[in-house]
Amino acid sequence: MFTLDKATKIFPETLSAEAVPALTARYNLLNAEDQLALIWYAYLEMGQTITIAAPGAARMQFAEPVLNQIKAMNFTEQSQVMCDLANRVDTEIGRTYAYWSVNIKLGFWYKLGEWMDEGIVAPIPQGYQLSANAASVLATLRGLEPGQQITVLRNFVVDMGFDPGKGEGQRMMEPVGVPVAEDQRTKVFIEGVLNTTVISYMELLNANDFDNLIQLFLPDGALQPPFKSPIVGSEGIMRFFREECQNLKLLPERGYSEPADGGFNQIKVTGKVQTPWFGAGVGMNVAWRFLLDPDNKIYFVAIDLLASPAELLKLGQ
Ligand code: ECH
Ligand code: GLY
Ligand code: GLY
Ligand code: GLY
Repeated sequence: MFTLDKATKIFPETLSAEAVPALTARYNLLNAEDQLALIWYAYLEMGQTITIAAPGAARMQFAEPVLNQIKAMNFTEQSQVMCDLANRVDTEIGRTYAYWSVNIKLGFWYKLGEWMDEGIVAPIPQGYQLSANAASVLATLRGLEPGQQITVLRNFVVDMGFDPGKGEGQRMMEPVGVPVAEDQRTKVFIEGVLNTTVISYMELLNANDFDNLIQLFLPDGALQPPFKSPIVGSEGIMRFFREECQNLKLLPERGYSEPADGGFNQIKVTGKVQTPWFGAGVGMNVAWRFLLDPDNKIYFVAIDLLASPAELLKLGQ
């Protein structure tokens, strides 16, 4: 029978973008000044080709008190706050930050980036010289495809601040919107896959209909986001949906289904995903690896960020 550990290993030939964790590990060895300057340069360069969407007000209100606090500081103090966040120092702001959902963290830095641009927040010093290691990390980042670049940036932002609970526990998050109305929903077609659970999964996630989406899972089912450990159980998965999965656009293209042990079915689907932060400007190449029980409920699904577009065509053996 399947254990979670065995489930995570279905479709072992799937190549995920290992460049992302590899680069993150190198980035983590840099000092905070280098880290911030590197992100700044990367962000400016990426801004030449992709456009980031302004975060909505519902999201920004949570970051506002801290943003106002930072605005009132002088440049030296502002630089210190940013370095402390990067260094994960135990400060009041560091603890508040760690408690925010991913999207609030991203919105916070979005605003600071604007303010750095406008001279309201301390800029990266003119002529700042990256260390050789930092320059090499930036060069590697430049060579990645856009979907991998934004994943790296997102990881940098997520990992800042001081979290005594190490990622456990409830986050402060923006309200969850209402699901898309039935008649506004889009149908998906996946070449090679007729399975109703898989089709519904895509359509319900695209509609932000998390209450019905969670019904597709077994109560002890698991979902593994890219480069993460599996989230096990309906409660945790539901929290993740509400916190991090609003307004995603899943564009599955093709797939392959085969029987697995114990009457289970394993289905691999490849395609693109768009985040509301970049819309159609960035299509991330992903695979979904589903393991369904004999009642067609999801026991396990992994989402992998693929190493290259060539992986989109690698399905069965
Ligand atoms: C400045 C300099 C100082 C330091 C910093 C700065 C600001 C940086 C900023 C960065 C903003 C980055 C952003 C990145 C957004 C990335 C979003 C990604 C989303 C990926 C989503 C995926 C979803 C997959 C899923 C699927 C499922 O089926 C189940 C759910 C789920 C410059 C000031 C820091 C502002 C906005 C990568 C792949 C498909 C697993 C979610
Ligand atoms: N506009 C900056 C970026 O796309 O990352
Ligand atoms: N952080 C989830 C998203 O990109 O929308
Ligand atoms: N502006 C990006 C988002 O709302 O997620």
